This record gives sequence, structure tokens and C-alpha cells, in this order.
Amino acid sequence: MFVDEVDIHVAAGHGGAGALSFRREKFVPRGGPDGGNGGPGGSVYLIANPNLNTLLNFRFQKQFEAGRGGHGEGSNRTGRKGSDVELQVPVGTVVYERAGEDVVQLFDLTEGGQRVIIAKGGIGGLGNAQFATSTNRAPRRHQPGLPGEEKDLRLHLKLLADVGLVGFPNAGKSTLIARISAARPKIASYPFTTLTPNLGVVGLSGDRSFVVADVPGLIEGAHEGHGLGHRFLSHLERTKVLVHLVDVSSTSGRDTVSDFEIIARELALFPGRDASGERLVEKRLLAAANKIDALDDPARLASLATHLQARGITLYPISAATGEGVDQLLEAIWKQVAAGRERDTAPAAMAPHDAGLPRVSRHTGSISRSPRHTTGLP
Ligand SMILES: Nc1nc2c(ncn2[C@@H]2O[C@H](COP(=O)(O)OP(=O)(O)OP(=O)(O)O)[C@@H](O)[C@H]2O)c(=O)[nH]1
Ligand SMILES: [Mg+2]
Repeated sequence: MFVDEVDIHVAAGHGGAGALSFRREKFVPRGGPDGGNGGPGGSVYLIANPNLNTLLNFRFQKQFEAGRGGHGEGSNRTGRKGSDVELQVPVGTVVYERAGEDVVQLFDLTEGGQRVIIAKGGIGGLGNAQFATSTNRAPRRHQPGLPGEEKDLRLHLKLLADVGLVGFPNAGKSTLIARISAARPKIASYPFTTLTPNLGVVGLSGDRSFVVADVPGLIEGAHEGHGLGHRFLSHLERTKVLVHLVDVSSTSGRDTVSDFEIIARELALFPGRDASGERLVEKRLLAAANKIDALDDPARLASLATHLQARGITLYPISAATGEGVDQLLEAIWKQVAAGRERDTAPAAMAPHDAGLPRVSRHTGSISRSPRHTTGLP
């Protein structure tokens, strides 16, 4: 089961108390202070595990507590350290702290093996042996341990994919990801077959590869919660390229141009942004006309092609079922992925340049060729 958002509570261990103790030995009537220090409390860590792809484990257990530090003892024995807790989360997990109404991002775990401390164990108290001075040889002072940190956290998994497939339910998104990668999502002739995102790795000649995400289909009014709503679009926030799939066979009974525009509008209405502030609507966009093997009315393809051409968007006619046209589409996707990666790794000063790709306008959802960063000057 795919779970991408959970609220949990973590508590680090309290530090152990320092001891109050004096040495007692035969023939030594008044031994000195020998109370040891308390041990530190255990901490809570998060570890990004590349083999996980859901936060499901946190569905059942939501409270995590590290061990408390042992108390110090006589004979200058320090208390033992409390046991740590290590929580494994999928790569792509964003960690927020909830404090009342406020939600503050603490970490974004984007690298496999990344390990962060989210609640620090309290330090142990000092035993009375630590307080002995030349004037006070029998101190009775000793400290309690300090409390460990406690936090209410929200974990939000945002998949890390280069490419997102979008389109109406039944457009053939899952069929396409199954054809181009080893992913095996469920495929069926009814809408909303895909209920949670799927990831697939696409390998091209050379060592070129990228990750594709297939998200549940969108419908008109998704931004108002229709269908599965916008809920899964957050998984596309970190993609570099969107591929918009339109069914050009007559099975949907809808108009291809309005299909395209409805989805473009829903993308435009999604408010999420990636780390650089980019919205879905600003991403590189390619269009694919799917099911050309079942193209019973060529006008359906032609009208879409004309519509997109006017907006400067290249349309790739494909059949996810037979594979026709898919190689050309993949090469085009690769070009955009590579350009996106180059932009992300380029020094900031040189960074955002417009790749000349059309972008869907923020407000209306219509497509324009205007550059991404306009100055607003006449
Ligand atoms: N003829 C033909 N049928 C296709 C093609 N691609 C997909 N289909 C069929 O279209 C139907 C829907 O395909 P899916 O891949 O499940 O569509 P989806 O976009 O993932 O749909 P949701 O998960 O519901 O959003 C299935 O019956 C597929 O077999 C194609 O290229 N040609
Ligand atoms: Mg599907």
C-alpha cells in the first residue's frame, strides 16, 4: 500500500541523573565523593532508504521513543547511554515539524543512506564527584539529567522522478510506463485504474537513463477535489519534464483539443512548487497522442496537432500498445531531461535560461511561448 503522508511523534531519551555517593572502604572512615555522571539519553534518527517507496510502516506505529540514559552510580560509574531509535524512510521524504498551526520544514532526504538526527537525547547530569573542590571535599550536589527533545513531525513523501506522465484516466499512462520500463502497474479499460503513483526507470542507449512517474489520471475540476483530485500532483513537483498523454482514439468519445486544455488548466491550478520555486505549469512540456493504432478518425489527431502547433508544442503520435513512435518520444524526453539536469547543476549565475520550450500559462492554463522569466518591463 502506498502511503505518502503521516504524522508521527518522536521523543528522545532523557539523560540519566548524576549520583550522590561517597566512597566506603574498610579502614577509610570518610571516603571522598564518588557519584558518577548520568548517561546521555538516546536520540532519534531518520535514515533515507532507497529500497522503500512508501511510508506505510508509520501507518501503524506513530510514537517513537529512544531509551533514557542510565543513572550514575557510586564508585564513579557513569550511567549507560540510552538506546537510539533509527527510523527508515523512503528517499524523497520531506520532514516537517508541526508546532501548533505552524509547519516548518526540517529536512529533505533526497540521497539514499542520508541520516539525520531529529530528536536529540538529553545529556546526563553530573554526579557529586564532579563538584568536589579543595574547599568542599564532600559535596552533596548532583544534577538530574536533561530531558530529551520531543517533536511532532509530518513526513511527506514526494517521489523523485525526472518525468511525470499526466492525462485523463484511460489515456494509457500506465500502458506507456509498462512499455518503456520494468514497472508493471495495473492496466485496464476503466478510468482510475491507477490509484497511487508508480515509478519506472527508463534506460536508453549509452548510459542514458531517467525515472518516470505515472500518477493517477486527472479530470476536470481536479483542483476542487474531483476524481482523485490534485492529491498526487505533489509527486510531480520535483520532475523536470511533464509528458501530457492524450487519447486520440474514439473510445473516450471526447474532443482531443478540449481534453488537452482541461488537463493543462488543472496543471495550471496546482499550487505546489519545487525547491527552486518552479510550478508544474512552468515545467518543460511534451505532448503525446496515444492509441494511434486505434485511430479511427484521423481528424482527431489532426485537430490536436494543429492546436498544439499554434502553441509551439511538438506532438508525438504514439501507440503505447504497439510501441509505434515510442522511441522518438523517448529521445525527445531525454533531450529535455538532460537540459533540465544541466540547468540544475549549472552555477546559479548562469542558471535559468529558457530552453525555448512552450509553457502553460500560470493563470489560464493556455499555452504560450513566453519565456519563463519575464521582467515585466515594456
Ligand atoms: N488500442 C490501444 N489501447 C491502448 C493503448 N494504450 C493504452 N490502451 C488501453 O487503454 C486502456 C487504459 O490504459 P491505462 O494504461 O490503464 O490508462 P491510464 O492512463 O493508466 O488510466 P488510469 O490509470 O485510469 O488513469 C487499457 O485498456 C489499455 O489497454 C494504445 O496505444 N492503443
Ligand atoms: Mg493507470
